[in-house]
Amino acid sequence: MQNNRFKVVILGEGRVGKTSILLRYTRGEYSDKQVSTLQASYLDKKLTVSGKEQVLSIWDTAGQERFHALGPIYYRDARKFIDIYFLPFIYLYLF
Ligand SMILES: Nc1nc2c(ncn2[C@@H]2O[C@H](COP(=O)(O)OP(=O)(O)OP(=O)(O)O)[C@@H](O)[C@H]2O)c(=O)[nH]1
Ligand SMILES: [Mg+2]
Repeated sequence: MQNNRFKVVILGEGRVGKTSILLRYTRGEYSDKQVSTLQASYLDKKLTVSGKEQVLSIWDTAGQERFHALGPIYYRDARKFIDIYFLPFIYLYLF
């Protein structure tokens, strides 16, 4: 992998909003009819950090139970993890 390219894998349970966050971040788009991801999808995000161009190669994995076994295939050589879960569970825990 080139040293200006970072692999990012998004993991989390189904329907928690992983794909929506990725599409908002990379393309500025949002749809309330976002369909479930099958297996995984991939998007690049270019960033300029300290005047140098860097590329995030972001893998968006499927959260549904039947795809869980595929996770390690995508995160084996990843440098970052973003684990997204449903926020109301945090409120239940705190209050
Ligand atoms: N109200 C609300 N709905 C959201 C938000 N983010 C996503 N959704 C909706 O929640 C549903 C699931 O969003 P996805 O982005 O497909 O979730 P996912 O985690 O990628 O789901 P899988 O691909 O099945 O793992 C979609 O109908 C989205 O439109 C949010 O911040 N607020
Ligand atoms: Mg998805």
